[in-house]
Amino acid sequence: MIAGFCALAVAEFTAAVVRPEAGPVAAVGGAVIDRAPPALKDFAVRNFGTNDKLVLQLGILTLLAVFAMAIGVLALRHRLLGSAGVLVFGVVGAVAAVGRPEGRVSDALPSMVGAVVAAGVLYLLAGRLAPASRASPAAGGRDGEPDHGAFDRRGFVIAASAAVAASAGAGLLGRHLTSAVQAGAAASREDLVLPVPDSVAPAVPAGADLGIPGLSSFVTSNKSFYRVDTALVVPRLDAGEWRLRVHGKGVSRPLTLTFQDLMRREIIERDITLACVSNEVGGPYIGNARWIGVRLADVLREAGVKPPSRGGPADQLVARSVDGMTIGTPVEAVMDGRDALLAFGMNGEPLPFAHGFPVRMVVPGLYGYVSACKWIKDIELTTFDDYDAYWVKRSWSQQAPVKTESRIDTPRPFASPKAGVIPVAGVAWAQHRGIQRVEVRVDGGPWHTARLAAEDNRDTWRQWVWEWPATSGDHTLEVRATDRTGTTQTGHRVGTVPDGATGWHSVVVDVS
Ligand SMILES: Nc1nc2c(c(=O)[nH]1)N[C@H]1C(S)=C(S)[C@@H](COP(=O)(O)O)O[C@H]1N2
Ligand SMILES: [Mo]
Repeated sequence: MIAGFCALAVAEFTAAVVRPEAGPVAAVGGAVIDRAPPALKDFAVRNFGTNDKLVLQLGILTLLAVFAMAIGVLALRHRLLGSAGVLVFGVVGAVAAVGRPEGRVSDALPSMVGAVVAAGVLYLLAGRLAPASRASPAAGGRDGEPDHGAFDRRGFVIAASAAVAASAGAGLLGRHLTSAVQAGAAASREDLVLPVPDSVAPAVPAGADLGIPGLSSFVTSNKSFYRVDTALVVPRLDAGEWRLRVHGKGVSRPLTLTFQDLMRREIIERDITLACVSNEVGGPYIGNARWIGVRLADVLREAGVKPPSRGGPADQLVARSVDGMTIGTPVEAVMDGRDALLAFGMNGEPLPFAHGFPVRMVVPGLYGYVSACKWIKDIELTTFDDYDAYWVKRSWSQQAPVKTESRIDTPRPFASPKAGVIPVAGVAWAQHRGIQRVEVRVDGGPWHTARLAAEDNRDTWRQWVWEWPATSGDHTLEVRATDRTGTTQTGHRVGTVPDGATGWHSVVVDVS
């Protein structure tokens, strides 16, 4: 266990010098995420929510501890074999790191350096633990029995303490180094003054937020905005060093844009509700923010891109992030006049690091995994026939417009309100189509039309409320929405894979 601790500490220290993402736990965790079957990913999201990454890392640490003990037992019999076992783990970490989508050969260093140091530490410590009987037969037990207590206890304790102290020191130093390296990124975010948009978002209508207790607020604060991504280490980029390349099929003028280039363009501000395809019916992975950025269509036009409807050869735009995520979006959707953004502002501040600083995509009407690339660095024009993006390779659909959905926020499931008039309230969304009607029913009875909050725009969700004359007893509430194309949310229940869950959200309450 001590040698294992040394391995991790030294590896994290080395990763601080190489790059944080190359640390063994992040690398192995990332590799597991890349290879996890959709059912496992779904299970993790359902049971651990946004803590799924923490659970994964704790799982890796637990497994490491078990293997460390097994290797320790081996080392007591065969010192060299034990050390070799440690090296095998180093190789696993190194292969995982180099094999990540944006992995480089140097990413092998943290795991290898950690393993080499730990192999040496284990060899030394195991030596101290060798029964003294073997070192000097004279010290054996009285009846020729080896005396297991007679190892070099003092020498072991000294060596072990020294190893732990040195590793802890290296680990702490690594932390410091990482934050020093990332200070530039943090400063570039703090120093960023958001420009005044050339086209501001209209004020949110007064009646868009019904202000009902328990109902999600119309604007989701950055702090409470859901986060879904595969990054175990949040990329921290320096806006000054950021570049965006635009290239590929039908790009007659390839571009490389800096952050300053973006700021000099026409800047727009829009309210857009972002939703995750992994959101179960009634789930929390949806939020609404005010974004500031440039029109992605403007950038594409400048690069000479034409949408397929005007004869362009590319129907898919593949956005690539610094951490190797790839996200494929229909070129037609981005260029059809909707406010698809390269966004750098979120609710009045620069994008938080976890939400993609310095620049991410946001496209109204499409689930995040086919539109909302965070930490974006590259846009390649291609076709859906030629390329499958990250989640498409993992059995999700190539194309995924947001489905018309609604959610009951209050009363909460299994609440026990008093009989009388109870406000049943929630949100409904059908981004880029808009919400026309929301209905609620009790115990499978007739549908009642809910009162809709004022509409901000058709790219945002909409609050609703229905005053329920509740009688005592157990009741089931259900909700369904109808979008502005006249399509009513289906009651047919399907899961999130491959292109988003459907069904009516229902809540059971016990009215007293
Ligand atoms: N680089 C990167 N961008 C990404 C992802 C990711 O894993 N990596 N996840 C996508 C998914 S599935 C969703 S739903 C949205 C979530 O954005 P948020 O975390 O800002 O809410 O980001 C998208 N952009
Ligand atoms: Mo998502």
